[in-house]
Amino acid sequence: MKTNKPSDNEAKQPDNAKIQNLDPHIADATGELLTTNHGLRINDDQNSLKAGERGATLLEDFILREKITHFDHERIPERIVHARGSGAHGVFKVYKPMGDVTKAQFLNDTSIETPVFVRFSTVAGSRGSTDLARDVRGFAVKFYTQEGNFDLVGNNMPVFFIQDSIKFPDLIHAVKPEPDNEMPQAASAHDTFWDFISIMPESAHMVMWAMSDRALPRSYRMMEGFGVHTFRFVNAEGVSNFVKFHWKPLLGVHAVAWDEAQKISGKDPDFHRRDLWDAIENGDFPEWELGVQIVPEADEFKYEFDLLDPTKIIPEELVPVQRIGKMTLNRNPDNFFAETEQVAFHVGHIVPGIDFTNDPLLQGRLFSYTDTQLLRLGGPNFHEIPINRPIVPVHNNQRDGHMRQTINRGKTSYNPNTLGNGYPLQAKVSEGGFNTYPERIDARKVRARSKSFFDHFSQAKLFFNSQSDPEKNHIVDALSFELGKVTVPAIRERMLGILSLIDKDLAGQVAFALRLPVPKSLEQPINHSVPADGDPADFESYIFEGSLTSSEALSMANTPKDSIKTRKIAFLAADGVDAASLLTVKAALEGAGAVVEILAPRHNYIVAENDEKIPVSHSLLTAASVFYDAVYVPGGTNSVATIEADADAIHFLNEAFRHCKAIAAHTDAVQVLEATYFAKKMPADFSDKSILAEGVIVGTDTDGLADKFILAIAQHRFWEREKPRKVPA
Ligand code: HDD
Repeated sequence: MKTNKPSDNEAKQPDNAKIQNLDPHIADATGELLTTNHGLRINDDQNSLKAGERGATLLEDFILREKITHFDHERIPERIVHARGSGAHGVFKVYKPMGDVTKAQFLNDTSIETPVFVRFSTVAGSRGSTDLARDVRGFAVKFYTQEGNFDLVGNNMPVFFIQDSIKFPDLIHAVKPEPDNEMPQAASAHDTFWDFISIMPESAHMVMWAMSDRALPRSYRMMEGFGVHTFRFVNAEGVSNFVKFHWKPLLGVHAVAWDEAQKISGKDPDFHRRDLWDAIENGDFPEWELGVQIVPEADEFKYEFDLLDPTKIIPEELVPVQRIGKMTLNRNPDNFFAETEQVAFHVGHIVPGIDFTNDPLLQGRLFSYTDTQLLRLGGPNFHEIPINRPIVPVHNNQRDGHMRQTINRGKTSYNPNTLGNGYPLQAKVSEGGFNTYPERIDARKVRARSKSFFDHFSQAKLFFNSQSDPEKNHIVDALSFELGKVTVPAIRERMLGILSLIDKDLAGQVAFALRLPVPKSLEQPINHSVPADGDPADFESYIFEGSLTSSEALSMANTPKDSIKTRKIAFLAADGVDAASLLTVKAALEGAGAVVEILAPRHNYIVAENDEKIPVSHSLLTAASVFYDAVYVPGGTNSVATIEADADAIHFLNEAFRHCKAIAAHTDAVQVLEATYFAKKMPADFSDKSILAEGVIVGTDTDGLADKFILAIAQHRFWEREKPRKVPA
């Protein structure tokens, strides 16, 4: 299949062992003739074979039949969860050998760049749904190591809704569109989801995360990732430590506003996909550090929570996150279907040095992932699909099945054998053979949940208490929105009861928005996770106050805010713009790593005061403020007059203000700001002051306009603006 033509990616996007491993499967038709799937050259691809020019099409037309048959079969079942996703290639490198805790080679050899393929996703929506749904984001990483594939199949939130995998189908049935009318798409704001949540107290902690701004990332490049479960590291001496995995984005963790998310969903449902693609195309390669929290086996019972409970984090104050390596995504896929759609992740893909724990959510996942690929990818040979192949050789006695690609030579496909000289041989541990950690087990077979899992509230409280005021307000708004979409009053009331166990003030504010009475303090939430013969009293949550009241790492307000790299800044300009006031600020922002786009009433270009032709990225028709992180209005008499009179431009600025973004104007363009709604509501005198409201800047280059603007953009958002009033935009 290989045609030895360089792919579009090759020029600027780096090669690695996995890219080379994909190479023989790349097809490129540039300069080639059209053929059937069997290599026959096609002479007429425009007309089917007919009985006469105006006659019926003949069954004999094998070219038509082949083409239509293939087309009819082009779709495969979408993933039941995480159907909507975007992928990228990259590399991972460990900073220092981690041999004291794990023998995994890729975490020890600092000279190795391990190829990775990452797929980010939403959970609830279909494959064609919007990127900006309020949802958890999948963060799945396939490491193609020298010891086989290791998949870290995580999310952008460190906990989960349920404690036992047997509840997963229920959770997903509840959140997916309702079965009678298949509504709503990619949204949890409906009866069945909140019905389920309101009687599953174990979900309280995860619900706080899902209602926070973490569910509305600004970019996949600006999200944390988490392995969620406690895993095991095992070193060469066989000593095991518990480990939690983290991904820390170097660009910081940032979110958009809910109003903005909804608007983006209409204007560009591919917003996150485009953002990731464009960043990689521009050479702005996204980076994350891999972090680990290590807990010695001896400390298994040291904490107030159970390490095996996936609804709990290990607060970073208790066990710091050590940053042990860096992942860089540096190459876009060549083909979405072949790579991003067909990639098959599995939490069960591990390498020597990494092992599982008995987390009951993880245990069920160990079954689910291979099973789902059998249906989705059509049979047991999905590991042979190029993107899923390891970069090391595969030898075993598995044979045949649908779409088998490998041509296994020889007579033996069994072990032990003598006819094939015993090959393939089992690998000794010293040769990299995997041996399971010999955890001691002495137990009865029971269907039960450990009592140590019954604290459902302490970490929900910890999360809420750790948020900044604007973040808390956003959680109140999110719950008011979601429960406002619920049509059954009893569900809303039950949820208020749950919220009252997390924070009285939170429950009170949501109750106010729903115009319901503030719930009385619940003794016990209703819990339907009780077996038929179980006594509900045995399943009571203990309403626990954890000893830690707040944790800095849980608030996005504490994320690094020192860079404007890759941020998108809109310049609103028209004919007659003062080229200097546009180009100097543009150069300063680009110098700091931002991406500047010039928007004008009409497409293509504008003519500056000095007759210079300046290219335009978008007209105001195809752009929108929600696609940008900040906006600037340069000077120039005619340009300023045109922008001031343009309703779309004024709407753009009002909306940017509403979404708390940095706004700047050249002193000569101050009348544009004066035409906005927010200026009318602000007492400041625009012509005198250089900083009017937080993040609204007016000035000239001589008084440091560009520098002040850069500092403001790095702040990401001025959420405090939401407090006094919302701008109607
Ligand atoms: Fe899952 C996909 C993450 C619990 C069953 N899961 C899937 C993906 C991610 C996660 C990121 C998309 C992978 C991709 O991009 O292809 N899942 C999680 C996390 C969980 C979790 C972080 C909890 C900590 N999942 C979970 C449970 C089950 C599943 C408890 C079932 C018992 N997940 C699946 C699945 C999917 C999947 C049905 C759908 C498509 C796929 O696997 O390949 O097997």
